[in-house]
Parts: sequence; structure tokens; C-alpha cells
Amino acid sequence: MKFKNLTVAASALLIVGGTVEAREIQLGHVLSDDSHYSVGADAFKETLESVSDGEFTVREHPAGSLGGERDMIEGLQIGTVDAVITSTGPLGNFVPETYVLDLPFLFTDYEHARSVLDSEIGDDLLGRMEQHDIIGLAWSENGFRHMTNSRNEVKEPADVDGMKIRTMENQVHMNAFSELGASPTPMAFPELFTALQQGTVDAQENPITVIVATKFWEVQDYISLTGHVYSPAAVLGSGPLWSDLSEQEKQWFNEAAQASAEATRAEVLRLETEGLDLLREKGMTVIEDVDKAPFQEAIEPVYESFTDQYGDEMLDRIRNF
Ligand code: EAX
Repeated sequence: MKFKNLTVAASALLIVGGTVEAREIQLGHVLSDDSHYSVGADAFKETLESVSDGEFTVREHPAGSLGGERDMIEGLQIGTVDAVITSTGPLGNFVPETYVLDLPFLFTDYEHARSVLDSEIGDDLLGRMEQHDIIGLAWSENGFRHMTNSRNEVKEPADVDGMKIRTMENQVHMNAFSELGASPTPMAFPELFTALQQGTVDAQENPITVIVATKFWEVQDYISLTGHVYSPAAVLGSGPLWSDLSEQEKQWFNEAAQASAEATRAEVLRLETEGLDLLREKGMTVIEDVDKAPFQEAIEPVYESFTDQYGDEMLDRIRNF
């Protein structure tokens, strides 16, 4: 049989059989399978499999099994990864407009951050991803980032002086920690636990959700509630996959991404309090009375270099929101 006839026969068989073969969506993230990202992955899976009536199934790849966040975003662009739940850490390397979200002390609390991301500002930023073959499906959440280290209590900028701190692969964060007098080392998340264990870096900064999910109490003695950055997360899709989907199928993915974001946000708030109690139980020294003003003052130059490079349009929209 000519190839063409064979293909027609095969697809006819599928239709005659009444069962369209399910397409398995590969969804990756870097956290453990009991993390707030995994809660979001479960919600994505349940929703997409339900609304598509089994036309799509979802396979979760947690714990960086598909690589770090930057690797997986590259995978979205070329179609080797179908969907990712990721922080915005490395995203600015692909979609520079999102760097504004990573500015320290930009958002005052969870309500402020969520309302901005759920407004036309957030929609605008999601929409700017498609030209980079990344589909911004929904804003999820990582949480307010706090500093941990294995050297000393951190209560003021001077305590960070000379500290080797791992940052995400994010120029805004690296600039901020340099302004504080620390020595920032950008590193993919899957390498971080070992780097802390071996003393390659003294410190890192992440939301309580991540610190709990990755058991950082095993390699860090102090946590200071600096809350220096609100770390958004995003549910992202692959551009090549998206161009193959019908309007109805795209609607299914959007529904699944919204459900994912809602589930992750709920888990973040739960862990904000419960997680801190756990870190104390595990022996971490929790410094709660951090005066943020000196930190905010010290990193002020980061805003200047940001607007010099990226302009102030998006920043003004967020500040005036
Ligand atoms: O997205 O790299 C990081 O520190 C991120 O916060 C973590 O991977 C969760």
C-alpha cells in the first residue's frame, strides 16, 4: 500500500475504533512531588484530562528531571517540553519585559502581587511571550523570597557582606545582591542543594514553600524573613505544540492552567505559616524582626539600572496600579 493510503487507513481505523489516541502532555518543574508546584501540576492534569474527556493525558516530571527552569523553557521553544510550571527567575532571559516582576520590594504583599498579575498588566506580559515561542497560560505563584544561610544571622545589609549567595539566573537579582555587598552566584535550581551541602555557596534565597519542599534545613542554619522579592510562577506552554491545537483545545489548556494557578496559590498561603513552624522544628533559627528599610535603601540603584535598560513604562503601571 502506498504510504498515503496507509495513513488514511490508519486514521480511519482510529476513528472507526471510536477511540482517538490520547496525546500525553509532558509537564515539567524543578520541585519535589509534594511541593506547591506539584499541587499545581496535579490540578493541571485533573482538569485537562477531564475537560478533554481523555483526549489529552498529562505526565508530570518533577524535581528537575527535565532539567533546570532555563533548560525547560528552552524545551518549550523547540517543542521537546510541552508545559512547564516555573518561577520567573530565568524567564527574563527569554522575555525581558518580565524582569520588572523580579524587582526587589516592588510588591507589598500577596494581594497586591496577585491583583497586578491578574489584571491587564499580567495579561499584557503573558501575551508578550508568544513571539518567543513560549505560551503564557497563567500566572501561578512561588512566593515571597527570604534569605537563608549557613554563616550568621542576617538582620541588616552589613550581615550579608561578602556572603556567597546563590541567585537564580536573573540579572536583576544578581545586581540587587551585589548592591548589598554579597557575592551573587547564578545557578540552576537542581544544582543548589549540593552546592550548599559542599559549601560552594553560603546562602540562597527562596520562598518558604521551596525551602520546605527541598528540605533546606539540612544544609542551612538561618532563615531571615527579608521578603525581599515576590517571586511569581507561571504556567507556560510550548509554542510548537500550541500552533497544532484547535481553538477548543487551546481553551482546555487555558482552563487547566487557571486551575493549576489557583491550586498552587492556595498551597503557598497554607505553607506561609505551617512551613515556618516546620523550619523551627527542624532546627533552623528564624529571624523574623528584619528591618526591611535598610535593604530597600541599599538596593535602590537596581531600579535605576533597570529603567536605564528596560524603560519605566511597565514599572510605572505597576506602581500606579
Ligand atoms: O521555581 O530557582 C529558584 O530558586 C526557584 O525559586 C525555584 O526553582 C522554584
